[in-house]
Amino acid sequence: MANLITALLVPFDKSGQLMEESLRKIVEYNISENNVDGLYVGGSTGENFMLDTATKKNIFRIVKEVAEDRVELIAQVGSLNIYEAKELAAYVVNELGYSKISSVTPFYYKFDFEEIKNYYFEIVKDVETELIVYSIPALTGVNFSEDQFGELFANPKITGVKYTAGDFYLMERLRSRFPNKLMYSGFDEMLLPAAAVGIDGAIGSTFNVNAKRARQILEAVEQNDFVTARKLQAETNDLIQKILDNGLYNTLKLMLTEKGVDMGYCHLPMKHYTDNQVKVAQKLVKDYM
Ligand code: HMN
Repeated sequence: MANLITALLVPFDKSGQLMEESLRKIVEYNISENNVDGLYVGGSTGENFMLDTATKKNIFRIVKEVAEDRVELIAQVGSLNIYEAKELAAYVVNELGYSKISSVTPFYYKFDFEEIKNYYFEIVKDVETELIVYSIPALTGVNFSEDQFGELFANPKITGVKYTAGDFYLMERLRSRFPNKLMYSGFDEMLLPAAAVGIDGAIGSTFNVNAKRARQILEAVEQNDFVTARKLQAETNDLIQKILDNGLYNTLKLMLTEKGVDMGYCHLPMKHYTDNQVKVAQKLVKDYM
């Protein structure tokens, strides 16, 4: 069955400093309460692109210290600064023993495909690891064709994609054409259709609070029980819709704080939460967790 991998939230205090003890707790919570199979560390959900290199390293180190080898750890090392990406890749693989790295497509500048391909090949060149391409066109503006994925996958160190998009035609084409590459779905609200296409895993922010239902969706699809899977996805999407309406990362953090894992604040320039967001999050915990 497909693996369930939490995109890890990272707690910050009001001044944007990492809350180390809370980070330890949220890692443990995902492993022993949510029973997930892995953690995706340093992704969008980890508010990673607003952090300096030392903080990124500190997060990777603490997560590994707590998780040890109990679950799979994937480190998102991608950065507009390719030298930082390479430094982080070497650090997590050689010093911490992460089993895989992942890298977002380079964003902001309109890089052409050759530049993007060079970026990926350069990141894996000096490190013995597997890399999962993090494709999220809605945030980066970078869309790959089937053939372009093929060019990336021609590098044996590039072993899969985290596919955060709603184009299930392309997803199916990739699944059929590259059966030996790993396919991870990225949108939790589309877990059922992704699982129907055939995925090796799902990586999601909402698994921090909704891992049980997500696991049940995967199990129902595995058993070809689409009636149950649809019901669970509908319930999940009622929850996700309310989370998105109330502010994604603030609400996820507030829900966990309500459950006893103090997740602090989002990192500026993301907004700090309001009293009303707290009330909504408390109700979501009561209704869905
Ligand atoms: C990450 O990089 O942290 C995750 O892989 C991102 C993950 O795909 C999430 N995407 C974003 O937050 C942009 C989803 O879990 C998403 O939050 C969820 O489906 C709600 O839209």
